Amino acid sequence: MAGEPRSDCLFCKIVVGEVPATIVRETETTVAFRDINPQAPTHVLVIPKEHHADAAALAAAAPGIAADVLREAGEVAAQEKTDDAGYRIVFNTGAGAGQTVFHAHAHVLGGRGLEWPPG
Ligand code: DGP
Repeated sequence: MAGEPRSDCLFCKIVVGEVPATIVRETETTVAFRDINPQAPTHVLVIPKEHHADAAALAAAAPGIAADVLREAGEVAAQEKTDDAGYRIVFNTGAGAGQTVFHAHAHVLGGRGLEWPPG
């Protein structure tokens, strides 16, 4: 069912503490933790605690939680002091766009110059 934890999902395991992560923020509905393979000085993932496969599925099933994820992405940027210089929020959606973990997550990237268009 939409939102239910999945026993085969890495990020569901991070939510319950079964897989360790460096958590930088947590709310009732979200967790933010450092990416294991950082692509910028700040590279934090913000995820909903509920399981949804990607950002579009999350927004369709639980729009309030999708808003929580976005708000938390901004809070991460402020906490990391990258909000003044600018930062990027990325939702890779689908394998062709580089999504490798099919539990919705926002990448918050900052602390260096970010080119446009992304690769
Ligand atoms: P994506 O490729 O958009 O699905 O992003 C998945 C990200 O998850 C990728 O940047 C690496 C990160 N990641 C994968 N496994 C782990 C893990 O075990 N711990 C943490 N902290 N991050 C992980």
